[in-house]
Amino acid sequence: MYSGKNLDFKYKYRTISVEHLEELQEDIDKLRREGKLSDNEVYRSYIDSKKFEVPENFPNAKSIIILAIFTKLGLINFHLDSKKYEVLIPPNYYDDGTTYEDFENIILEDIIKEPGYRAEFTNKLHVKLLAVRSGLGKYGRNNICYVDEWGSMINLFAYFTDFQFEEDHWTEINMMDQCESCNICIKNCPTGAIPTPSDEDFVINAGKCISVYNEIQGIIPDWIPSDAHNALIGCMRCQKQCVANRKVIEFTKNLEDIIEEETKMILEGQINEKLVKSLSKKLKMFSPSDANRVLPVIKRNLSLLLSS
Ligand code: B12
Ligand code: SF4
Ligand code: SF4
Repeated sequence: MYSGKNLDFKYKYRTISVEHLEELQEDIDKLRREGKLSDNEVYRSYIDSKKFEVPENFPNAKSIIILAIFTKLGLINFHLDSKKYEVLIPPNYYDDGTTYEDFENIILEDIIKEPGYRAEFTNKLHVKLLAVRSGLGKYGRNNICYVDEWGSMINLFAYFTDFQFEEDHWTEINMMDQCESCNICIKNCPTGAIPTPSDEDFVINAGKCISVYNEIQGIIPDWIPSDAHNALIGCMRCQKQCVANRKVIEFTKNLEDIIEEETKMILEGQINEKLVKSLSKKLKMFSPSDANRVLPVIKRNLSLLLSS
């Protein structure tokens, strides 16, 4: 049994043999050849750096382990002008306390269970595709991966290992049954990024997805409607009303309130050491050394949210 310190999280996993790496790469290459991947530069910089191949420093890797970690929707109150504004922080943007070390220990002690094997985290793979191809999850129409019980309230991680699992869970690419007669995410997406069932495409237009712009510094394009902003970072519109999230969306993680003085300082860009320390602790979104990169993003997004 895993004996690490942090046991306060739930995980599910599946494994795939490295023998499937070529097929996985072909899944992506086919979409690229067919012109189904947006040419948005930021999106391309994320996906073009990924490749399904055995890492150079781990040539004897035999399997990939895909972990889904249940992560609650974050909620935080910003106080301003004697009012309280409740703001969403989607599961993938705040630190839920889990570490790569925890995951590695889980893999070695709970999943592999035999001594002498390696487990190496990788960020070079398209993890939703891995999760779906391993049967761990299914795609929703919004192109997000859903896992039974937890819906899309998950973070996904992939590890290479030199352990050969007996079972291979290779599966067809599946969409959730609930999506067959549903278009809630399509209707709720404020920018029309999700194709309709009648479209031939299934892949979202990532160049239209709010997250591609509001996760990083820069100007938010003015074709994004001002009332589209709905989270401190990223976007929850295609997940919040999703029927597959109906139960799980109620489980929330309440982060510590941002007091009026701090909200004003963020909005006015008056950043000092004390504020950085306090915000990094409360928001759980960055370490103090990352504040110069993250606080301008929070300032811009919060201004948009409060003015919409
Ligand atoms: C690039 C990226 C983005 C881009 C592009 C998103 C996208 N849909 O590709 C942007 C910045 C827009 C983004 C936004 C978000 N992201 Co993001 N993102 C990534 C990243 C780095 C790579 C994703 C990728 O490979 N995209 C390439 C496309 C081609 O892959 P795909 O979506 O799996 O495409 C498949 C489908 O189209 C399917 N398909 C094709 N045809 C058909 C037909 C049918 C019928 C079916 C069923 C399927 C199907 O097959 C394709 C592959 O072959 C991953 C991390 C990682 N290492 O993988 C995180 C990741 C996918 N993101 C994540 C999250 C949480 C988000 C947001 C929800 C964040 C937010 N709240 O704002 C949004 C969701 C937007 C959305 N609707 O997809 C999580 C997803 C967790 C989950 N539950 O799925 C990940 C896995 C990060 C993590 N480690 O947890 N993201
Ligand atoms: S809102 Fe409906 S169509 Fe969209 S992912 Fe959820 S169940 Fe599927
Ligand atoms: S994350 Fe927001 S903008 Fe992106 S597809 Fe979903 S609803 Fe649309």
